[in-house]
Amino acid sequence: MISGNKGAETYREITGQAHVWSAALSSIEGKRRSVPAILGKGAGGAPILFAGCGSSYNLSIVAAATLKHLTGFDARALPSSDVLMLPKLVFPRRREHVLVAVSRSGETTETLQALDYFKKNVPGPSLALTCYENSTLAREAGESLVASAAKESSVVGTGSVAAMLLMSQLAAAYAAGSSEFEAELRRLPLLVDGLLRINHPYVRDLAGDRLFQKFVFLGTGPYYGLAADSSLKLKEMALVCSESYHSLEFRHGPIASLDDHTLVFCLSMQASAPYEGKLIAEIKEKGAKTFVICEKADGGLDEADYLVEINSGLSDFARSCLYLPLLQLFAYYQGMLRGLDPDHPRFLESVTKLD
Ligand code: F1P
Repeated sequence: MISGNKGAETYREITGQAHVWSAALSSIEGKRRSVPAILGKGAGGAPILFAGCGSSYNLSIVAAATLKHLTGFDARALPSSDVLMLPKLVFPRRREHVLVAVSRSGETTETLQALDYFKKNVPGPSLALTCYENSTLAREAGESLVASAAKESSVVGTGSVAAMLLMSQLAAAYAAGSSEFEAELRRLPLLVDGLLRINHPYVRDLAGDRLFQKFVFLGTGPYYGLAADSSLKLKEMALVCSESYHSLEFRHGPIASLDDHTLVFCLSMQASAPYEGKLIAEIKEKGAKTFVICEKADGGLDEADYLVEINSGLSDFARSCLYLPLLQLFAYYQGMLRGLDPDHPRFLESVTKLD
C-alpha cells in the first residue's frame, strides 16, 4: 500500500481474494441439488438470462458463456435495464425462462425491478447471485447463492466480482454434472495467491508510469466480460479514459486512436491467442504499448511489451477469474498515482438506485 488510509479498504479487498474465493466455493456446497433443478430447465429449452448492472453485468457475460460452454443450454447476459426498457425484446413470448439476477449489494434498483418484472410476467424460476443474504434480491428470488464472505466496504467491487463469478461457475459445473470443471475451480484460491505474490511488484511498478494516459482492454467472447470489468475498475478508481473491445473489433476503427501514450491490455484465451498474437504486433507498430495476460505466451503474444503468463494448467473458462485481481491492482495503483482515493470514487455510491 502507498500511503495513509486512502484506498486501504480496496487494497485489502483486492489482495485478500484467495480467502474470499475459497469461502465462495464452499458457500454453495449445500445447493448441489437445488441449482441443477433451476438451471437444468435449460435442458428442456428454457432460455437462461443472467442480468446485472456494472460489474455484475460484466461478470454475467462470463457466467452465461461458462454455463453455455458446459451444458449447451441457451444462456446469455444482458444489463438489467434492458429488462425494464425492452421487456418484449428480452422475453418475446410468454414461454418459460430462467432468470439469474446478479448484484453484489442485492439492492440495485434495475436488478430488483428486472426480478419483479420476471416474477409477474414470465413463467420460470429465478436465482439470485449476491453477497448479502438479507438483501431484497436474496429474499425475493426463488433461490439464492450468497458469497457472504465477499461483502465489501469500498464502493468499487473487486473480490466480490470474482467471488460471484466463481459461484456462478460452480453452479454451472453442478448443472453440467462436471466434476472435472469443479476440480479446476477448486484450484483457483491457491493459484490466485501465487499469481498475486509473484506479479504484484511488476504491476505496481508499471502502474506508477506516468507515460500512459489512455487505456484499452481487449478480450474475446467470455473474456470480453473480463476486459469490460477491468476497464470499468480503472475508470472508477483512477478516473481515466479507458475502453474495452472484443479483441478483433479493435481493428475496425478504434485502432485509429492509438498513440504512444496508450497502453493496450489483451486478456488472451488459448482459443483466441493465434489471432491476438498478430493483433499485438499491429498495435505495437502504431506506437502504443501492449500488456498481455495469458496462460502461456506463444503465437506472437510473447512480443508484448509487458507480459504475465498464468501457467495454471486450467482450461480457458476455469481460469477466467485469475485475470481480474492483477488488473484491479493496476487500477488501484493508477488511482493512488493520481492522488485519488480508490475507496471513494467521486460521483459513485456502493448501491446505485433509481428515484
Ligand atoms: C452494481 C454497480 C457496481 C459498481 C458501482 C455501482 O452494483 O454498478 O458494479 O461498481 O459500485 O453499482 P450491484 O448491483 O452489483 O450491487
